[in-house]
Amino acid sequence: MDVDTIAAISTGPGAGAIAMVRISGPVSSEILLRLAPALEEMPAPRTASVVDLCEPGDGEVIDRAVATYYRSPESYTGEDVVEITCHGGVIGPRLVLSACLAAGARQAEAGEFTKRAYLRGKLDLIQAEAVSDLIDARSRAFHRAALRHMEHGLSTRITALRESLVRLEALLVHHIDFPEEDEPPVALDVITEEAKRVVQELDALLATAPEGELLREGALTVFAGRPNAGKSSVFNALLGEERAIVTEEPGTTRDALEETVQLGGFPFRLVDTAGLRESDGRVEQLGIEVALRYLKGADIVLFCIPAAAKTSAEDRKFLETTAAPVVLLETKADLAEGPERDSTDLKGLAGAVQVSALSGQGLDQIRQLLPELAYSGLVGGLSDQPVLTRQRHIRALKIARSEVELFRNSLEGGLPAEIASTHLRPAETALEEVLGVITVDDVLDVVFREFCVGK
Ligand SMILES: Nc1nc2c(ncn2[C@@H]2O[C@H](COP(=O)(O)OP(=O)(O)OP(=O)(O)O)[C@@H](O)[C@H]2O)c(=O)[nH]1
Ligand SMILES: [Mg+2]
Repeated sequence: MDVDTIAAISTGPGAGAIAMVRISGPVSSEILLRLAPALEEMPAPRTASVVDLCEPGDGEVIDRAVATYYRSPESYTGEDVVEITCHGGVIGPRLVLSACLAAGARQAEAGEFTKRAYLRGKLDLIQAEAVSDLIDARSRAFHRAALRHMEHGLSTRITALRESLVRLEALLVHHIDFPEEDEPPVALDVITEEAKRVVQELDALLATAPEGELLREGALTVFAGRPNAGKSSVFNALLGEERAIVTEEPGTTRDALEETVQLGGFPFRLVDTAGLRESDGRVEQLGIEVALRYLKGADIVLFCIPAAAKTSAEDRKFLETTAAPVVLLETKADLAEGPERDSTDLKGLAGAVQVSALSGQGLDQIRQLLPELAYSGLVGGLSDQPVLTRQRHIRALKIARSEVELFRNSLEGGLPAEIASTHLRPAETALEEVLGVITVDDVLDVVFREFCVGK
């Protein structure tokens, strides 16, 4: 285990009222005493002390700051920790950090504080990842999911599943040990029923994965439609800013523009694209190709047609390029006399909204409809499942699920219990890897690489 003492600026860069420099490791307290010569002894743990910080060499005062000492093991990392809250800005926090380094600390690597917390058993691996997710969260819903993981929501479920597997193994050993008895101590169907229950629980967790993964990046929501339909205008209205250029000239938008927004607390990547039409213009054509690529990858398509216009065969042809649910936006509703078109001539629509970027009509309806479409399982917080948001977790739970299913099928298919049981261990291993009970170094590298320095 690491025995050196690390230090880093834990607050974000740039100007801020205050900043925090964190020190963790065996000589944390000595470093504070060197930096704050007026302190005769270490302050009591978990109390804030105002201190004058000085350069360890020449004693020049750097800042007046607040220091808090956390004694091992009652700290974030489990080691002795000192947190120095100093004035923010570009220079001050760096001076404090350099003083810590001069007094014997080493600059911390990205995620090293949390990695130490994990290695000392203060957090499991799911919680450590959740710390990074909390910091990266761009939407209330993703933040909530991460917080849930921090609070052990997912770990508790996976730990319980792992215990069920261990119990299954024990039952089976019992069964194998008494083969000659007429009445085996544990009937096989009790074991297969329990295995079925474990598979069902894994399925319930895995069912949250598609929406959980969307939560991380945001649902790719693509505005498409013929030129001049008013796509950029609705895009701007939803963003609440004039992000895209709007003109009365068809073919205004060329490059795709992407912005992330929260609607109802859920993340969306809104993309405005070039109007779709047959075009000879080289730049416009390239823009249309980009639009078609976005249509292919979209999670939701917002297909824009002016409310007063008719749908064309061309519209239908472009719509065939996407497999995503399509919402028809009948734009410029303020200009239309009333619904002139039977919107059923577009097949399989996920919804239709009459919208006017000018009057604001229909915008709230879009804001409500999109979360219901992209996150139906999570809207309203009805599900009490923790949400799977990480590929690492999803992959492992899929392995566990398929192994337990193979175990059950083998038993039901009449294979000897010894053979069936070989599927239990890999399932347990998969769950243990998610929790970080057993880890491979590369997994740790991948997990902690995505952290910022100071966390
Ligand atoms: N009356 C009215 N005019 C609108 C509305 N939305 C857009 N317009 C006008 O329609 C024209 C085209 O709007 P854009 O938002 O640029 O349309 P677009 O679909 O992005 O067009 P391209 O980028 O060329 O494909 C502009 O002159 C807008 O002012 C609306 O809700 N009501
Ligand atoms: Mg446009």
